[in-house]
Amino acid sequence: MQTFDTVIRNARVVTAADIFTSDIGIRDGRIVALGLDLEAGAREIDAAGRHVTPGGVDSHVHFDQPTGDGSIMADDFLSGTTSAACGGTTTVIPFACQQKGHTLREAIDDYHRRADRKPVIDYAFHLIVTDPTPEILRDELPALIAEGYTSFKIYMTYDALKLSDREMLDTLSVARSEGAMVMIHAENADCIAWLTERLLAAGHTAPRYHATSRPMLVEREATHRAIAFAELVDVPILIVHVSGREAVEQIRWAQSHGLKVYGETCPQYLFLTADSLGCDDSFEGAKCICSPPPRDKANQQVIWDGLENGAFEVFSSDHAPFRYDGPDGKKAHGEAVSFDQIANGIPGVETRMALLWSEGVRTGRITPQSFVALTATNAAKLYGLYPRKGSIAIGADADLVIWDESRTFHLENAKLHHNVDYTPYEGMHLSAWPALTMSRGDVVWDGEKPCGDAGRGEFLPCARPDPAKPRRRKTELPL
Ligand code: DUC
Ligand code: ZN
Ligand code: ZN
Repeated sequence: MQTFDTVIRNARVVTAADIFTSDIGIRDGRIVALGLDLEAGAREIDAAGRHVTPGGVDSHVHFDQPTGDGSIMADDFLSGTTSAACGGTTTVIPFACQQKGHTLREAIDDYHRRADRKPVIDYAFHLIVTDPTPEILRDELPALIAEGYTSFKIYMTYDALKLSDREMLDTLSVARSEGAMVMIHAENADCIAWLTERLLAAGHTAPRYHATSRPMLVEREATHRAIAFAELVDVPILIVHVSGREAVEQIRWAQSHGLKVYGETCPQYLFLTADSLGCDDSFEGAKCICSPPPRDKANQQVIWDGLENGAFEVFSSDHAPFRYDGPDGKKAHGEAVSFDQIANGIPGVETRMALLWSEGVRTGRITPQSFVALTATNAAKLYGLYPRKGSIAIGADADLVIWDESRTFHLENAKLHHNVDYTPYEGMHLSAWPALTMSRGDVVWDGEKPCGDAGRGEFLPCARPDPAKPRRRKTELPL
């Protein structure tokens, strides 16, 4: 019997800590050896000195999530995970969203049905808590956390999703006692509603006014409030999809005061600006409507700085896929609608890794090790999947990417595998793309075509994450 099912030869292995040259021995889907001159495997893959990183962990994606506004997400668990794999991601954590008036358990059951026999890569679920009744907080949420749903998102905006301040405190308190990680969408709902009303009354209805209706201060205020609540309750939180300076400053303030406040950002805040939503009143800008909206060049630089200097733990896609044409996506209510009626979100699960390797690592802005931390290792740790996911180490799943940095990759939507009819990054020239993606020892992208079978992806129950542990400073407060 051969020792290895697969040996990847001559890899320039990158982890969050190190870079070293090694062969990688794989058996039963796991990494079982790292070293030089490993004995022959049943299958041999020559990495030829190219960088090999852990497969990406995209900890913020939306697949097949009902929207309630007439639009339908374009990607289900098959197209979404296929697209992820082709872009070098091997684990995704989509959301199971509670509908108000329904239980969290119903949401979990519903999303397991949606995922049934579809994913080509491994997946876990975050919950979205929208209706934290006393019973749900007392019984259901703790039970689900114990079963492996150890993170949840709460919203401070959107009528169908948002929690009141009091509900936030109650929900954060359960996260503290049960050891769950809380993700927070931080935008002030009333400010947005107030601004929207005035913009619409003035006839400012075009997609670009989406950005005007959600200026940075609404993000800053909500980020500040979320941090204050987390401090009061003594619970770690993660602020998702941070768009620019004012929110980064709040996060930095919290971190410098010893609070466990983590930050996530996304490609749209590095590569898009508010101008991507249009400089005139054309509907085309709808393609880049997302929340918070992209800002300006100066804020892009602040986000780059935060990736470089450790303000952010995670670089995720926030893949929220809506088609531009057709009856279901951005035009679900036609083109003659105001910006507040247009589906919110942009695609990016396939382009996330290559954008950051090309524009971050190849330009020298971040190190290869930081790239690995930001795209895989930190997310695995924050959500209880480490060390099985997010690293290249003995015993870890053989989830790997071999990078091709030998040529220029012209980004065109036609080359992508999502079910969306556009990419916001059309026409960019990238200096890297995955030559091969491997999930638990199986090649799921060979550089030319997806090759993972539907349903081969496994559901991953998550452990209670270490970074979610409270500080437990001495306090008089009745926590
Ligand atoms: N928040 C998200 O996390 N994704 C898409 C839209 C939004 O508001
Ligand atoms: Zn959000
Ligand atoms: Zn999102």
